[in-house]
Amino acid sequence: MTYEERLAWLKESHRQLIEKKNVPIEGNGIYERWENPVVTAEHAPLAWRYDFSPERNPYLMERIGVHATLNSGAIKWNGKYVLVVRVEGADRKSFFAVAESPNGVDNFKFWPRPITMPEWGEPATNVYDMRLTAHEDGWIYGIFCVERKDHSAPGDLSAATAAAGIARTKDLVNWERLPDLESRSQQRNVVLHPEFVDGKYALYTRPQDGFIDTGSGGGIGWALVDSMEHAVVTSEKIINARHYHTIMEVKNGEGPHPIKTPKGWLHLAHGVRGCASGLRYVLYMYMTALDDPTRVIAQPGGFFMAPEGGEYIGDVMNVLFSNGWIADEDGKVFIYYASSDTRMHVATSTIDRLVDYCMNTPADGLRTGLSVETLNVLIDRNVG
Ligand code: BGC
Ligand code: BMA
Repeated sequence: MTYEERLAWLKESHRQLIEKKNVPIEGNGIYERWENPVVTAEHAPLAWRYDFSPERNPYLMERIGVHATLNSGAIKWNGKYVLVVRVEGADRKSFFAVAESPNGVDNFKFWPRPITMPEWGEPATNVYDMRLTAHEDGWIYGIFCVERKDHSAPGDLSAATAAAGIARTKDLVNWERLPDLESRSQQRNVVLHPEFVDGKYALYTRPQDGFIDTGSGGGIGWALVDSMEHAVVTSEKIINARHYHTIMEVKNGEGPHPIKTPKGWLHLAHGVRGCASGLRYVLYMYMTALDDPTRVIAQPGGFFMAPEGGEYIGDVMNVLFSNGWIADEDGKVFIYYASSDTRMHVATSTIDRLVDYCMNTPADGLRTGLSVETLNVLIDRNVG
């Protein structure tokens, strides 16, 4: 191909990918997965990847590789479905970039530039997994993981620390960086609750002993802080614990902030177990009381969504992860999830169906005998 032919081909393929119509797939009745991934590395603008000067780039080669688009925060913004995508380059560094769609299921297009996130403290080696919260104080907050080298372990090249970075914005373009969350332990998966509780900001936390190891940090925590401009966790209580031989034996973490429904707060989270092939990440749900968001009132047993088909394959296999969903006024819910740390997908449902799922799916009895008992109750009803 000549330079001109190649340029036309690049632009046309990119346009076709972005405009590709998506369709829902009938499934288990709880949600519908949509056929095509909604944001992939190939969705990244060509202007981020190619130098379009025939002098500087006579072969029209890719100069900057985009490797994956994953774990995205989500928000309805000026009538558009907006994702703050974790974009990962070929260099393994991730950054945030906004992609928006008119309908939430296809035609996701990146804004012209990635987010330039101001630094706080020691410049981060990496940032990822932003949770967006339009708080009742009027700001949109983004809380994300900030990874830095662990200088206390000079001999270990992989030693790192994880902290919760905090920033806020009114337009998703200009971000004011606030100090990282101050906490006794390392933190990943920190999420801001959208309402004040007892006049304070409320955070879902995930205390952990080390960078990877959650150790004695028993699950999803809850902490009230006086200010987001200097957020300090003084006490933390575990509201959703891990258990032996469940989908969250090794780790769990809050997904996006919970959705308020007439029956309680609807939560989406991830659970992790270890197996011979590594860590397996699945999504699960639970609900907490409206008058006390720390009190669990329903928790269906097992996973809500786990990898299927091609979702198993990617940079980090066997992973579904979600840190973004959007609830529309009419009760429709768009669940944005990444598969295997590689691409973004959407599944849709409604508040009513998700509440029904939480309230009427049997809980995990934590041993096989109870699983069979629960199964027999259903069979008796059906078969008599
Ligand atoms: C990766 C994350 C991962 C974390 C813990 C980080 O370096 O970027 O995707 O969740 O390590 O394994
Ligand atoms: C982490 C998460 C995600 C990632 C997952 C699997 O702990 O915070 O960034 O999707 O591991 O690699």
